[in-house]
This record gives sequence, C-alpha cells and structure tokens, in this order.
Amino acid sequence: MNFKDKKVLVCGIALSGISAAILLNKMGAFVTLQDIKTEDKIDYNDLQLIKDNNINLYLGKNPDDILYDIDYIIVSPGIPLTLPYIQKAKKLNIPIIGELELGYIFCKSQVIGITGTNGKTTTTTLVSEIIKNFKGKVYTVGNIGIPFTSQVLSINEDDICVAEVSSFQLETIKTFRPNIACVLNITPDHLDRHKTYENYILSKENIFSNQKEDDYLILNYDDKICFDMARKSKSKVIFFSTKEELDRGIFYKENNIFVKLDQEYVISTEKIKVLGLHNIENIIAAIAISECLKIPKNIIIETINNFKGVEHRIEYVTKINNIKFYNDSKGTNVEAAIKSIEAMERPILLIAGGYDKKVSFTEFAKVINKKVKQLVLIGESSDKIIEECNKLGYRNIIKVNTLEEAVKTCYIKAENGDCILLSPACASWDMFKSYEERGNLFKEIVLNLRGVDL
Ligand code: UMA
Repeated sequence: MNFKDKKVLVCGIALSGISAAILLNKMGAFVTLQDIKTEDKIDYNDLQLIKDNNINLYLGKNPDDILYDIDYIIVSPGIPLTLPYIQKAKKLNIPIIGELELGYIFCKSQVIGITGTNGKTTTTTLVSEIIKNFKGKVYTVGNIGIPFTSQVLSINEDDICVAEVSSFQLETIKTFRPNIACVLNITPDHLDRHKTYENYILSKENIFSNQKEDDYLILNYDDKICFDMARKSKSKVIFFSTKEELDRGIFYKENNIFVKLDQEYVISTEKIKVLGLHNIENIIAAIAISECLKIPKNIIIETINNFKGVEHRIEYVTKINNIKFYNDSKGTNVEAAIKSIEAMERPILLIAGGYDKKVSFTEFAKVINKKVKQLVLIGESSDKIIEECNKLGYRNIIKVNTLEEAVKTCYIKAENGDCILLSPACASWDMFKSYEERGNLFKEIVLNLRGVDL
C-alpha cells in the first residue's frame, strides 16, 4: 500500500496513534493526528514529538467536518467503530485501517498472533523468550503495549514477530494473516464495546480468517468456543489440553506435559515457577507455537523452567509480617480474577472493582464466597459486585474510595499467613490510565507499608 502524498487521518493520540502517525509521516503521507482530548490534556513529551515530526493536530472533538478531505483513516484500538464519524467515513468509502493492520501491511517477517480473553501477555512473553533463546532476536508487538507500527521498519525478512492481539485490534483487520495463530480461551469480556458476546467471539475469530492451508492454528481443546473454531478454519490445527489426553497435540497430566507432535517428549512441571493451572495452559500453548517453529526441545524446556511470569499478573510483591502481597492488576476481567484467586495458596483478602465493562459478576461472587475471607472494593462496579455477593449471603465486604485505603484496610484486617491480592476483575479506566498505572501504585503503596504502624 502506498501512502505517499495521501491525506491520512490518524485517530487517538496515545501509543498506537502516535507511532502510526510517525510511520505514515516517514512514508510521505500528509498526516493529521486527532483526539477528543484538548491540547492541555495531552502529554507534553507526546506533543513535542508530534510537533518535531511536523504532524498536524486536530484536537478536542471528533473529526466529522474534515472527512471530505481524507484518503485513509487509521484508528487506535481504543476507538469504537460505532462512533458516528467512523460510520460516516464508511459511507464515504474512506478505508478504515486499524493500527495493527497498518503495522502488518509493512511487515516483512513471519508473524505469530496470540489472542484469547486471558493469558495473552504471559504466552506472548514466554514465546518471545523461547524464540530469543533460539535465535537471539525477536520482535514483540501489539496489545502487550508496543504498537506494531513502532517496530515494523526494523523487522527483517528472517526475523520473527510475535504479536499479542486484542479483540479491538482484530475488529479492524483486513489482511492480517499470522503464520501461526493461537486462541488461548474465550469468556465474556469488553461487552460494553462489542455489545454482544457473539460479536466479541467473531472479532477473535478474525485471527485466523485470512490463514491458508499451510498456516498453523493453535487452539484450546478444553474450551468449547475455541474447539469449535477448528471447523471454521483452513489452517493446520494443533490442540492443547489440561484435561484430556490427546492422540496428537500437547496435554498436561499429573505434573507432566506430554508433547505428541512430529516429535514426542515429556516435560515435568516440577521446576516451573509460575503459579496456577491457567499458567500451565499458557505454557503448553507456547510449546505448541515453538514446535511449529521447530525450536529444539532443550531450549523450550530451559526457557519454561526459568520463566518468572509477567509484571502485574499474579506478581509477587513482598511479604510483610508473614502477609504476602500479590499484584494482579492485569486481572481485568472476571475469568482472570477467578484464576488468580484459585491460584492462591493462602487465605485471601481481595481488592477488586473498577471500570464497568457490562459483564456479569455472578461467577466472580461464587468464587469470592468460597475462597475470599475479606473483600475490599473500589471503583465504578463496586455496587454491582456487592449485589451479587449479597445474593449468596456473603457480607465480608468493605467499600472504599481509593486504592491506598483498600490496601491499608486489607493490611489492618490481615492475619499471619494470609495473602492480600489485587485482582480487580475490571479494567482500570474509571480511576487510572491503565492497569500498569494501577499495579505500579499498588506496589508502591504496599512497599511503603513496611515499618508503618496502622
Ligand atoms: N480516544 C478518542 N476518541 C474516542 C476514544 C478514545 O480520541 O472515542 C482517544 C483517547 O482520548 C486517547 C486515545 O484515543 O488519547 C487512546 O487510544 P487507545 O485506547 O487505543 O490507547 P493506546 O495507548 O494506543 O493503547 C492501545 C491499546 N489500548 C486499548 O486497546 C484500549 C493497548 O492495550 C495496547 O497496549 C496499545 O494500543 C499498543 O498496541 C491496552 C488494553 O487495555 C493494554 N487493551 C485491552 C485489554 O487488554 O483488555 C484490549
């Protein structure tokens, strides 16, 4: 695709929009970068970068009135496609390209695409580490926080690019075709954006919609929705399971991972450092991807044994007075938070709540009722969670206003041998810029508790 001398509108001035605009600028396009935020709300360094690159700005409102003079629109993942100006642009036949798709268009190397409701970042990180230990170099991009467009010009033909891909990014793909795609699991998430669970699933299915017969699709055998995707794809399907013994594929049974593909071997899970069965799922998915790349088994085994997990995902923070603190700020949906609660080996004081994605908290309340001795809630969805817990007669709930109050409340209530877990089951966007900001603040508050008398 040639963007030279084209007029391109890039929507969203954050990670994706800025790097897409800079890439297009290098390609000789006339770029306008737009955001509903006004100039005073935009980061000073970002503004400098935009100005240094001579990119036009259009701020403080949706760009309805400049559409007539635009050849292409590039959207950041966070921009809903239901916005009236996007709909109007579609009617005007202006191509709407997602930032991930834009990166892919210019990518010369093979691409691995990893999606799913949970485990994406962990699996993407582990796959990247395995490839790095194999080849010495790997490009990791996408929802993990590194826009594809920020890396693509450095990627050569014989490199490997590992992309963590969200439903938002998959909604706007056209040609994106990973040589190896993986769908880890599907449970309801982001229904505020996708409106129905069906739409969310359809968006996830886009990860293999352009694949051909010689591409690979790695699917979770235990997840009905993932399992059914096999029928819809043209690709070579490899299943993984933590519940069933598979004739061909990769499965987990009694502390062992059985690889039954072109080569067959068994890996003991005794040395694995990350907690929980959900992490075993992530690990076996990563092995499946590595097998498609024909990476020697000793490199795979050594890397999974040394893997310490990712920041903000059941991240051990510290122990104070024999109370352990875990940061699971990336537990941004019900399923992820349930898995974290289940992975804990001590009595739990849980900090939850946040941005309301219009999903049900019924299952979350059931697990709280079974495993959480004290629940402390923050954020927009607190009352919805309280309502579900109350239906089960669970009343060990305290609602507070800030994360700091939440941590301190838990610490006062905790006893020797307990753990305090931040796993919100909600996105952070009601109180924070991102789950990273929420997780970093949690860690800061926790580390400041040392030596403090409450
Ligand atoms: N904006 C508008 N109009 C709107 C909506 C937003 O102008 O109607 C503007 C906002 O004012 C803001 C900008 O758009 O300035 C934000 O764009 P963005 O939300 O796409 O933010 P980025 O920083 O570009 O981050 C995006 C992903 N964010 C989302 O999908 C919400 C990041 O995923 C991703 O890491 C990054 O691109 C790089 O690829 C984050 C995420 O929360 C981690 N993802 C969701 C998840 O994992 O559950 C899907």
